Amino acid sequence: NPRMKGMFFESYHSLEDIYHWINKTSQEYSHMATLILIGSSYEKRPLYMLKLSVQNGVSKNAVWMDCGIHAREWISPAFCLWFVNYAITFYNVNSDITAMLNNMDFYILPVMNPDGYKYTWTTNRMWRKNRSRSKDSDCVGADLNRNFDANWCTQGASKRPCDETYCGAYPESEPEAQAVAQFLRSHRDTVKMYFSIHSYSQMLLFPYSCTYDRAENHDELLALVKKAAERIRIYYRNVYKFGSGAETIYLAPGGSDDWAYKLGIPYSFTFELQDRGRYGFLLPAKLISKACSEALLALKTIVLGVLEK
Ligand code: ING
Ligand code: ZN
Repeated sequence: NPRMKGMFFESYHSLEDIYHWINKTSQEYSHMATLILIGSSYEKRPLYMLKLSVQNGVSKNAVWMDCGIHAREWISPAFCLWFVNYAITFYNVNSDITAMLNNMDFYILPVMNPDGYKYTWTTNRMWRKNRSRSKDSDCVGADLNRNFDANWCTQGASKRPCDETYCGAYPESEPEAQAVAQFLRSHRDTVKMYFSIHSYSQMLLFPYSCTYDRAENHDELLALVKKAAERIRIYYRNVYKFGSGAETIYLAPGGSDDWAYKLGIPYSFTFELQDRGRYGFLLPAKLISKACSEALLALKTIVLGVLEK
């Protein structure tokens, strides 16, 4: 029943339901979706990724997208599921997604922080960090988006384990960040674009967040996010800010997009999805559809914009 199927992507799901959906999707659509285990979390939960690839055997450049770095940002995993479903459903139906998949493989990590996500369903809806224990503190969790090796733990991150932006004991001290970094290091020849999905505040960001210095291709990245924001304004009548992280939001060292950019991935972005603060992290399920449609339009605009070059 297609109606029931549609409803699935307009709801939030428990970690167990998401794991089940990822596995089922890789089995039902094995001609274009492959399950890859890239590591495990601090509490030993699997980090499952889906590789979307058409015309098996042809090796292509790739796009990486991770969702759910921060536990309470529930719209983020919802978008990764939305995107995978859209790609599978509309390949060879919609010309944009067809062109994207004909030219690129997509690595999609729907829940990068499964321990934290689980914790937001059971115990504390507003949890942000992962659930790792530090030696010298009773406080739990490090901020995975401060744990990457990009001006690690300078201004905009905290050395104190009790803080929300605790950077961890050292770069990639957290198994979730290490698994992503390790995968990207070993696929750096093919991964040309990196997307990290967060909420909230409606922004399309690119490096750097860890310094006010401008990225080497700043103007090119700016033109891409500007076009994406313009199209969201035209099609969905909604406003997204855009620009480098440091200039648009705040100084934040150790972020994944800055690290991916420094690794050599020239098109690296962080999206902050809906809303602008009315509901914040508690975005009602009724708004999933519009939030994801906007993010999908931004993703299409940027990926196709790069492919046209
Ligand atoms: N915002 C991001 C955060 O980790 C960010 C902003 C983007 C930081 C890119 C670093 C790099 O603080 C949310 N909402 O998590
Ligand atoms: Zn976030």
